[in-house]
Amino acid sequence: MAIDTDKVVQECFDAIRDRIANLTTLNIIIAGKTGVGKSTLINSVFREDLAETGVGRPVTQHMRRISKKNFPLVVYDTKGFELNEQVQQEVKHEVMKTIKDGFACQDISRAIHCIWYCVNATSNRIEPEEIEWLRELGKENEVTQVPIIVVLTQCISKKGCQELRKTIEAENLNIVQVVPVLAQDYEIDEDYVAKSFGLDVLIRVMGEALPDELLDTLQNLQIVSLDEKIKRAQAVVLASVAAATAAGASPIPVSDCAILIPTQIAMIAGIAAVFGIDLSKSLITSTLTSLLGTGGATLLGKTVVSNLLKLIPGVGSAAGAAISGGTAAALTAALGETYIWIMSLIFKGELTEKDFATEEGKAKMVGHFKEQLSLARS
Ligand SMILES: Nc1nc2c(ncn2[C@@H]2O[C@H](COP(=O)(O)OP(=O)(O)O)[C@@H](O)[C@H]2O)c(=O)[nH]1
Ligand SMILES: [Mg+2]
Repeated sequence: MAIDTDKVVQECFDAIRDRIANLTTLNIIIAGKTGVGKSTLINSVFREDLAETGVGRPVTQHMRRISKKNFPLVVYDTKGFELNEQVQQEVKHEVMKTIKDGFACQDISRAIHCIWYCVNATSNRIEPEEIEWLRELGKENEVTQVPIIVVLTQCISKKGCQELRKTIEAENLNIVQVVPVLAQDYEIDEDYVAKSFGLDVLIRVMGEALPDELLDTLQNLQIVSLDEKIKRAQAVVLASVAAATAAGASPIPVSDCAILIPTQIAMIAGIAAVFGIDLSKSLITSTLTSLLGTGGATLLGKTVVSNLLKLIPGVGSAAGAAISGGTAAALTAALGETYIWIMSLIFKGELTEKDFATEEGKAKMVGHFKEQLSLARS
């Protein structure tokens, strides 16, 4: 079965686009006094400066809905919290109404998925009225159960923040967690800069609080935790490995290995969506042909597969005949791990897409893939 490389690359490219376009939109309400650092937080956590460049439209008296075309995030930004108690009550009312309206839609992409309540930690204290506000919101939210995360912003003193965190936790509020962060480095004086921290924890806590349907979106959007992206991408690989194992339940003749390609395309699309990196056709071409083909017209051709199989411990002798579920799984897992490795390097800025198109880049990629295969258990 000969496979047209260009066709597979196009399918892969389309699958990535589709997967990203079909991500469920994440809806967050962000509340707290003006100047605490809400906009800075949003812009630091997510891959586009939504708070600066997004289109905001007022939806209630004290709330703006900010979104951006082709970007699966909506932020409801509240204002006026610092003014007086009446405004605080109004904000709470508007927050609850937005939550209930979203809930009533029975449509996950329109529900409110999370609330970030931001407290500026520089004074190391929280006002009693803010605790009261959170207590009341927690009560009103008992049925809807939208996760409320208290974010301590501008934590320049880690010690002071930890104390404030304990103070708030001791209030037994109906909240998920108190997370101290410094969203951006803070220059204290010429010699001393407090380093940003805590945003990765915020993403981990979000990942635990959100429903499954939002986890790909969360990882697609966030740019503060590579570990969390990798974890999610590895879950994608595991699902594809299971599918490949099932496909090989009755051994696949080596010449028919291309039946694994749709599973692998779906896997690559899943990984790309999690990383939020728009892959170019040239990168897809160079990875697929380097790893699964000889650069000729076919992918997963008989010779290529036979050569790859020799790398998997204990499989070498079976090459030329048929591959088992375990071997199909090993091939798929190695491909997935290699994609995660490529995406991680691009994410960290250590290598660019262009680097992977060079002979050196391709050799590195193939080296990594072969190493993954040799580590596989068939
Ligand atoms: N260095 C640093 N400055 C921050 C941080 N968070 C907020 N700020 C500053 O505090 C000011 C108010 O922040 P902003 O995000 O506009 O607050 P908002 O009114 O809650 O949206 C801005 O001048 C920010 O630069 C941070 O994590 N690090
Ligand atoms: Mg703001």
